[in-house]
Amino acid sequence: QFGIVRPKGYNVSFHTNPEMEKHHFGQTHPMKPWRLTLAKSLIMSYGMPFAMDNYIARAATFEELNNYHTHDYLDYLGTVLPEPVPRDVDSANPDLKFNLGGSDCPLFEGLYDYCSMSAGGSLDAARKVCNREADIAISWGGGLHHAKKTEASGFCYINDIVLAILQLLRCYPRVLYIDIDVHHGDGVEEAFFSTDRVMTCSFHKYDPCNFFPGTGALEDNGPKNELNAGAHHAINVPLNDGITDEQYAWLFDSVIGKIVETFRPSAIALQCGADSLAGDRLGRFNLQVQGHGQCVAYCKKLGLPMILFGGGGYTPRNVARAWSWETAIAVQCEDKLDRTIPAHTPWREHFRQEELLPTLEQIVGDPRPNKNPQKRVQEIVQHVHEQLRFVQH
Ligand code: TV7
Ligand code: CA
Ligand code: ZN
Repeated sequence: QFGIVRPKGYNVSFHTNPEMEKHHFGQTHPMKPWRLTLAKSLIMSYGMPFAMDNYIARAATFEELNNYHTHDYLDYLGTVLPEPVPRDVDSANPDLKFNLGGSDCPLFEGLYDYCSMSAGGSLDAARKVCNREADIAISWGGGLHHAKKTEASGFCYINDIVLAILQLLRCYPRVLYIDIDVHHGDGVEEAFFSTDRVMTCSFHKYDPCNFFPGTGALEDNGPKNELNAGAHHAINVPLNDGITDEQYAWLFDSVIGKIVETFRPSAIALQCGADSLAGDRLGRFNLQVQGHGQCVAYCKKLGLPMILFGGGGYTPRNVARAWSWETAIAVQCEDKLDRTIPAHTPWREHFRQEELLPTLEQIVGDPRPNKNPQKRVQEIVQHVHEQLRFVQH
């Protein structure tokens, strides 16, 4: 791919660890670390590494993880033994220590290494952005937004995003966290609940009783006590099944545009969970690669230092499509890409679909009916704008 060149005066750093991709959550578990291998092979076959600084992420140290997580929790995470057969259902409601060992957060071989490598990639990305060595740093192996200070949750054990934002706060006064994973970014919201130096904004499917994690209502905007600095600094965009590219783009631009105007962030942390795509095994939305990538393109245009994190994404070939497209947006080669998947792509058989030539943007999966009336979408934007009237930086 000779068309791919380095964007002038613009640096993108790319952080991956091939060791991380070898871990398994268990046969039927939806989280498949090898989706990172698939994504990277597609990114490589397009020649994008020529346009970036590529780094093998190191494992984060215990001390680095301890900047957020407790000593107790990390000790246990580092010493607990894997279960011979990971479970599929939480039979007999076992008493879980730190929520580890259930079906969502199983104990598997090399768990601690997997977690420290994911966090290491995101910390490396944050340091590159801090040192101004990168304008955009990419950590597709990170984005594990549900992990709590002393608890695993929803396939996440270590919150690499919180660790990376803590690093950014050493060099930037204000950080905007944006989360386009189909699930609520509860762990990151909780970590920065009481500060006005981080604003969190999650777009997600919201159905408190039937969709994980059940938090992130429109009215949840941080501490209710006005004296708490974090008041009005959590923004939630709760959505219903089947939202389309057009609605999502309008929402994203209206909400993020207003946040940038009032909060005036100095850096952006964008979680790009790909389970918000149509056809996702766990997701409910109807986004296409275009619509998902539009969020990255919008943020890039703001011209602020930025980290892109991975996150959810349970139909591996679609995850690879989205993150390849978004890597292309970061290095500004999206207009030069041949939209058909290159013939020499390793694992290309994964992208094959009946008869058609597989393409980058044509994702697999049937559309879902849109259950988001335009009136509701407008109400959401209005509520967010009202909240932001309280914010002035
Ligand atoms: C960031 N949904 C993480 C998203 C985390 C979602 C959940 C599953 C699931 C787990 C499995 C499995 C599954 C088909 C789907 C209340 C429960 C219901 C487990 C069966 N199949 C991210 C977490 C969410 C595990 N959890 O945001 C092993 O779905 O809804 C729940 C909790 C209890 C546990 N059961 C589900 O995308 C990375 N889990 C098959 C095998
Ligand atoms: Ca989200
Ligand atoms: Zn998710």
